[in-house]
Amino acid sequence: MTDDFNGLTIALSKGRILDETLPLFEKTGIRPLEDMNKSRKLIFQSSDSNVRFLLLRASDVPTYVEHGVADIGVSGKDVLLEYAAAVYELIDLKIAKCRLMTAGVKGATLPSRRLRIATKYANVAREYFASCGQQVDIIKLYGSMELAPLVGLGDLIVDVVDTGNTLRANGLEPLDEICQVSSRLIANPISYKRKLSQLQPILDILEQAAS
Ligand code: PRT
Ligand code: MG
Repeated sequence: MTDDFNGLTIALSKGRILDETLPLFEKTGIRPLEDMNKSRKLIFQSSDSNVRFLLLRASDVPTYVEHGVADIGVSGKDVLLEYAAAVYELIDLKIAKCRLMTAGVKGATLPSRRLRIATKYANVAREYFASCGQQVDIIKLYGSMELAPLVGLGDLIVDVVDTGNTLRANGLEPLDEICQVSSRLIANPISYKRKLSQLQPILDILEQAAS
């Protein structure tokens, strides 16, 4: 099916980012016509007939924006670091804040052999340990990283941590902070050029709202 929509397409992801992003867009006067958290739809018309939203998995937002099927999107810095998509990072929205951290079993001593790191952030983890002068083996996972070291899959994990409650509830402890994370407004470079007149007022309001 071809897509003949010519307005602005905005990529968002379900969950905590959506909950904190919608109030920001509300300030620009753009709001989805349906509750994006409740509907099963993936494309949402908005109060502005020239703007629509796509609802994606968090890790897919940069891909949709890179390919230009979404003009702009909101993505966690963790996801941007991991996937290194060719997009412009325009605004730090200062929402969905957390930290990328290493974590391990509470009180455990690490083996002297090469460490095994279980994570969905394979690139971030490899680069981080390399910057510490450590070669590691990465075990790629897609979720529930907290389980891995408990059953001997990996010595450490790399994951995003907010309160640390999930780590503690699983007998793990946060160790080193890799970087601070917040969500960013990203743009497709060609859309940014072509649709700047439509984008600029939205960017101005989001920039204001985030500061
Ligand atoms: O569901 P899917 O696999 O697609 O992705 P996801 O579950 O990671 O998505 P989502 O919506 O939960 O998170 C999307 C983005 O939110 C991440 O990419 C981060 O940029 C940001 N973010 C902010 C977080 C957290 N805070 C956070 N706490 N993402 C995940 N968490 C996890 C954390 O890993 C732990 O398992 O939430 C749990 C609770 O955290 P604690 O430390 O408060 O216990
Ligand atoms: Mg999730």
